[in-house]
Amino acid sequence: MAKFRFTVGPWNVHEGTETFGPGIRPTIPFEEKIKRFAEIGMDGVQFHDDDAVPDMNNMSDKAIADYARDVKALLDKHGLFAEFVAPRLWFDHHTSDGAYTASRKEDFDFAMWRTFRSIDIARALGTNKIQLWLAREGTLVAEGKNPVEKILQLRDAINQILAYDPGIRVLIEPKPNEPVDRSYCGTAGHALAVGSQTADPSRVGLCIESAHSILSGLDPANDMALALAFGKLWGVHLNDQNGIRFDQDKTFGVENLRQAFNQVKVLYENNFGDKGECVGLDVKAARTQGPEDCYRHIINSKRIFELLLEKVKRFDYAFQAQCVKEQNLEKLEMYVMELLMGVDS
Ligand code: XUL
Ligand code: MN
Repeated sequence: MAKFRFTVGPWNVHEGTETFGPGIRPTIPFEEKIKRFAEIGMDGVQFHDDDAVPDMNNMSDKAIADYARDVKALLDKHGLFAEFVAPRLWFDHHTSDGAYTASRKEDFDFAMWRTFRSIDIARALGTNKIQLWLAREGTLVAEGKNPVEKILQLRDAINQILAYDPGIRVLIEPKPNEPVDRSYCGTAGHALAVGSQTADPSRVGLCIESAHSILSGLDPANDMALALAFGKLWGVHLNDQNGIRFDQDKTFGVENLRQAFNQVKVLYENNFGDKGECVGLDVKAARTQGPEDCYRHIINSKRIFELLLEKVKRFDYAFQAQCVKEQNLEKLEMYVMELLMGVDS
């Protein structure tokens, strides 16, 4: 079993801007974040395309790749690697009506341009993983798009990605809603289905985010299990989420410890990480935190993962098997609760 490798994105340390209030913390320079990530025990960094190359919309293709190579040098300096690059296809006015499912050709072309540049950036950073959070691939006005046509358009866009670089791998990160109220590819099952219909299903996998599964009313560990069963769990975004409400990106495990335990358990039992997969964190600093302590949620998420891993390693499989044999699952359940609560029986 390989050691778990942790990653996080620059967006996870942020000013605190949200729908109900402006930023309240000063902007931390990119290089400072990278340095701190290494100091707090991260192994790698997750990127949006414009986290790596902020002004990319106004740069030539060559200048974008050159800039990304300098970012790679910065990562090297701090002993970090790049996990993936995700095209940020939800900010620009061209993507207001979706990106791969945009209704206007010029908007779709913009989305593909950003995606091809994301692949160039990924290559310059030394990774072959492109992550797609399909933020606006759906509708706010249901009749505004033909859903069958748009789902096929999404598949065709992924085919173009696969054709652009024969070594690139695509990780779909499903989410059922936000910012759209109904996504075309909202769950692990949808993502597996879309991937299976592409030109090269062997190069399309999943990143399961805990909060996104919970937003779907589903169990994150079982979503991970579905992807693991078919060799498709290529990334995770661990965090936590209180109910089927707005996306919260809380510290891993703080809302539902047992649910978090079962995520660590399914990852550990299935040797997640042995093929280079990373334990990605997608956690946001709370608005209460001052600038001096705005990495705390990352440190805590990693710590909670590691403490739960110790519990997982102590899990008594013989006892579990005996309970199952007796069909005494309440006995098993109480054992799990005592394990989590630190009761040594
Ligand atoms: C959105 C989300 C994104 C992706 C990266 O909910 O999770 O941060 O993880 O694009
Ligand atoms: Mn995420």
